[in-house]
Amino acid sequence: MSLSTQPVVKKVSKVEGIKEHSNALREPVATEIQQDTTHFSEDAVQILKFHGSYQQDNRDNRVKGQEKDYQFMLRTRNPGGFIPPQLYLVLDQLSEQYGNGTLRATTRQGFQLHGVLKQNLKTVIATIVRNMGSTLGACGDLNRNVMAPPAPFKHRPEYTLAWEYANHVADLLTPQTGAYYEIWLDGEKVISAEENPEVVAARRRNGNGTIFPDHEEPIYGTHYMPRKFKIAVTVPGDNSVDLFSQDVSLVVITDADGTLHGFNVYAGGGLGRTHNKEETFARVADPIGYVNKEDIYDLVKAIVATQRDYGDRGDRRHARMKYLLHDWGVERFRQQVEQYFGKPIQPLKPLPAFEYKDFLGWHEQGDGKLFLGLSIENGRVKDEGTFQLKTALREIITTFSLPMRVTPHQNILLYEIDPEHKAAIQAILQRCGIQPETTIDPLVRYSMACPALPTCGLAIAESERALPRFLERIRALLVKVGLPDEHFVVRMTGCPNGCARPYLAELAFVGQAPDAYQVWLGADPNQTRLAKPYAEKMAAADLEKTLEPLFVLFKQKRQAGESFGNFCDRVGLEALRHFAATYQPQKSGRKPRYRIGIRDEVYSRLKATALDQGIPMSELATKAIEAYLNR
Ligand code: SRM
Ligand code: SF4
Repeated sequence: MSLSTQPVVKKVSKVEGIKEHSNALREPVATEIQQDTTHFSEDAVQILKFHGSYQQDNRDNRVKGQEKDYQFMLRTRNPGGFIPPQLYLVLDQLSEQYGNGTLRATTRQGFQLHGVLKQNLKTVIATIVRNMGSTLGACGDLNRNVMAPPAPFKHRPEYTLAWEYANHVADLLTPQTGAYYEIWLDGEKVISAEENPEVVAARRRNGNGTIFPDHEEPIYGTHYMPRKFKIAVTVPGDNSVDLFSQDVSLVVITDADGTLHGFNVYAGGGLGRTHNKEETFARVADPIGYVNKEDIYDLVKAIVATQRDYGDRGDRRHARMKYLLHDWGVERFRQQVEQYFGKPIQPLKPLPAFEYKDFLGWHEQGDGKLFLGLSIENGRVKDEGTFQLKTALREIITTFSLPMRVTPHQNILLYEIDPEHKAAIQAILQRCGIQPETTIDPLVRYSMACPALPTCGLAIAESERALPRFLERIRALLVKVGLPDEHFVVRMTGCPNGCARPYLAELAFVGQAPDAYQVWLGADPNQTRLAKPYAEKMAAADLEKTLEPLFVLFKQKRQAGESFGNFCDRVGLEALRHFAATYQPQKSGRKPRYRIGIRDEVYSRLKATALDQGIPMSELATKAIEAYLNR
């Protein structure tokens, strides 16, 4: 196929005009932040995203005919999930003073603060920046937070290299506009670290039209990217970053003594879809090839330029780079990248299979110190009843001044821990009711849910608030069918956008209507293959009815050691549907049990108290109801 020399010019979407007239991300935010209002105009909302904030409203508080309960979500940009102790303590304090009292570890290794009012936005952003953080470019049509495996293995140079290059690539693609510092810090430029000179030179180097020389934004130009753009850097064999879901993934290639040679490059992953629009789909990244280490920045710029210049700016639903790869094919994509790159991309280096790793629990970090991975259910850092995670982290980080890495699975790793401090840290965790990873149900440990309601404006169904109950019901069902110790990767989202990467889970629930979900099956436990849609619309109440036949067939027909996702993929969804259609539910053989609904906050207190007292929730609920009825 021959390459077109010029991108096709067609009608562009409204957001392109907003970017064009923003004066490099300044307006209308700079004007509207001065106004005494509760919210921004629609145009300002689009530009605000580039500064790391989304305008939201608390959807639980919506009342017909009244103004929405406007509030803002702020997202940090911290490559490889790095959060220095000073920044964590400031985020914790800001969430108490200006947010909803919680922090949320995200699926791209950042933190989100919810519930900030417009009048406090400037204070909150300025405070983050003055304490070694940033929100610039955490959202918007540009390069998002660059991911890297969170494990701080000091004796494995490839891990250190992945961190280093995640930082450099993030710096290379950081917006250069002065807008951020002008608006939020009144022009004061806060520099937390010196930029690598190679990165600075690479940003200025105009290889074959990759930059706009003399522009305030040399790489992005006036219109930035057609859509969000996502990069991860990882090491051979480590898929903790879900590398197949990224626009670009780089894998560090070293020799046996850990000297860096170059990078394998993958491109064209992405998960966002829209229901009933077949032209939108989840896609796994394709292998593109290998480049030497000295060429990596030019290669990244060449890929960015390809998407920047040829990505679809007319239809935002078709604007991610995955559609360019799909429409062109890998060969043509590679040719276009090579044109900007100025030389051929080499064949991929052989790699071991990728595995999913969560690094929870205590580990040696390879230099005499320890690191500790803590599971955070759906990333929500909070205090609730006897479960005091927020308090525990504040106390540990204040006392021991530990850096943190947010993991791509909404957990955190604390590191640089002196072995002498292990017992004291354990004691704080125990006092605050934090369970060790070995006692967490692995269904919970390996699961993720997106925030959805009440903050996400795009949510169709509950997610973060619904998944804990779903997992308890799945565990009960597994016990019923005789698979009491089974576990697999479960992910849930409140809409098809894919924020908790559901299409790479063995079992996923994707919000389809209030209280109803699509069911996806068949990705593998290491997230290297996409799941497929099994059921279009499952009412939440039908969870057991839907899953029981699948678990029964899995028990009957699985091969030795086969995981649930691999089993579903092997037998195929048609066979699963066929079996389910004729399946007669098993009698549990136990006394009948009844289900009743209770409010979320009551449920949370019930759960915390049951945990505290070490008795099942059903027993506690029965006792409490009996006591009330017998009054
Ligand atoms: Fe996401 C939009 C939350 C990772 C695909 N995402 C949103 C918004 C901002 C809703 C909106 O546009 O109004 C959500 C805010 C909810 C809230 O109340 O906080 C939101 N996305 C999240 C987070 C917080 C989910 C989480 O559980 O942690 C993640 C923040 C990551 C970060 O720190 O940067 C998050 N979003 C993802 C991922 C996973 C990833 O990046 O690894 C995806 C799928 C991968 C991909 O991009 O293909 C993802 N989010 C989307 C999409 C669909 C994009 C598309 O290509 O169609 C949207 C909607 C959009 O952009 O139009 C979206
Ligand atoms: Fe919101 Fe949908 Fe993303 Fe969930 S998947 S956070 S509902 S956009």
